[in-house]
Amino acid sequence: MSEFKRNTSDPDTSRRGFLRGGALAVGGAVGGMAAALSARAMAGEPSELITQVQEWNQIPGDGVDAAPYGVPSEFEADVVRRSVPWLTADPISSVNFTPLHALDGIITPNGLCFERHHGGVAQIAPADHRLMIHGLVDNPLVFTMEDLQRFPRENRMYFLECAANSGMEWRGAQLNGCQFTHGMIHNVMYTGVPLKLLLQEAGVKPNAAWLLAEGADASAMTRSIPLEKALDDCLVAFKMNGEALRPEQGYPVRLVVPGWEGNMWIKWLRRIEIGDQPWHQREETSKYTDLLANGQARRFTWEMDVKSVITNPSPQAPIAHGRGHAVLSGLAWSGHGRVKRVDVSIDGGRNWQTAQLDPMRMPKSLRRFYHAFEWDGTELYLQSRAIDEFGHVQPTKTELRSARGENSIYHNNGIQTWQVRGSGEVENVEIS
Ligand SMILES: Nc1nc2c(c(=O)[nH]1)N[C@H]1C(S)=C(S)[C@@H](COP(=O)(O)O)O[C@H]1N2
Ligand SMILES: [Mo]
Repeated sequence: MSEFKRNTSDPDTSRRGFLRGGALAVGGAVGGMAAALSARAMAGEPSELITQVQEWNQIPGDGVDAAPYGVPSEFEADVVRRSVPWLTADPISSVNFTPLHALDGIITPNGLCFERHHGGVAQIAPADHRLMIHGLVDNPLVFTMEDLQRFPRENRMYFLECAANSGMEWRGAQLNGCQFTHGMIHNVMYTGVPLKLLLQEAGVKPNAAWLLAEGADASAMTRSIPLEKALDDCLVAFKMNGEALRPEQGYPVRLVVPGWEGNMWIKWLRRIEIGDQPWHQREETSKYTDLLANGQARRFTWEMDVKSVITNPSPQAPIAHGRGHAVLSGLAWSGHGRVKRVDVSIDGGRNWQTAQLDPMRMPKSLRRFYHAFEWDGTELYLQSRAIDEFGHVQPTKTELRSARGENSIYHNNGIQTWQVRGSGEVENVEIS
């Protein structure tokens, strides 16, 4: 208590000290902000917030242990996963969306990772969970969770994108917010055992070419995966961002299939069967194929193509500060590897500039970009275009439709346009 009192006993002194510090900072690199701040002072904003001692500066707050498992500030109550009620008939087989507009950097906090379940969230005690590997193997094996954790493990950061992300936008701009147009994605650091090690333990037969992964949930979700991918970079993961997987994400164990469509990342993983051909399950025939204009369907479109979206400003995050210096920000990713470049346009794709890419660059992981510009208060049409290390370029929606028709739901990686109005409000639009 006395600590607090001493700091605030002479508000006059502390105020001058604070202003001095502020003036030094403004004299440095942030010239653009200096104008904004002095404009705020001239606009006559009440100065009590800086000249008066506030309640939280005088009364001690909660002690330690008020929240044994910490939760976000009450002022962040809006930063939550959200669903679109008309999108699905029943919450048991439904989806909600990551609030991309409210996040920065590239890590998706565990409580904000979008959820997609086909039979609700299975609640499984780790002691009761088993993973079986069988089929074309020398030694069929059953692992407990303890067994799995006696294998060498690795930490790797990957995005998971549902193939249906942006799927509602095929026939025109529809959902108003990047949470809803692009929020079926999360980016997490996984801890797990390389699937290759478990397959080696079982001894895969020479004629093996495919595996079938199955979930222990009520939907018993199953997908065929080529053995080559399983031996390359798949993980059997039990931790996300350092802590146990959340039940929504497949606790106690899920399959991680880097860069490939989210549907293949089987949650509550209970069985891996080794075979010599794909199984053609529901999720790879009736679903997760793309019907083309000529009536034929593309199948096995596993890799998620290069894509990006501006998260700020966006419909849920309008420009609140008026004209002047502005910074836009967004996310880019590619299921093929690393993002190499992101271009941004503020005039609907007439002129492009290279965005500033954040240094954190892992393959098959989100990459953050920023772009500073001066806003003169006129209408803007914001776009971003990602390019990956293999030269894949994110297409316009027009290019995408001319190649794939308009029957598709999945794999829409077209360039998104946000219209910024003079008021700073933002809307999902398409321009042609
Ligand atoms: N067992 C099981 N695994 C599953 C699913 C499911 O319903 N059951 N849904 C799949 C789909 S369609 C996607 S997009 C991802 C979603 O992962 P998330 O809930 O961690 O976002 O999990 C996949 N794995
Ligand atoms: Mo999905």
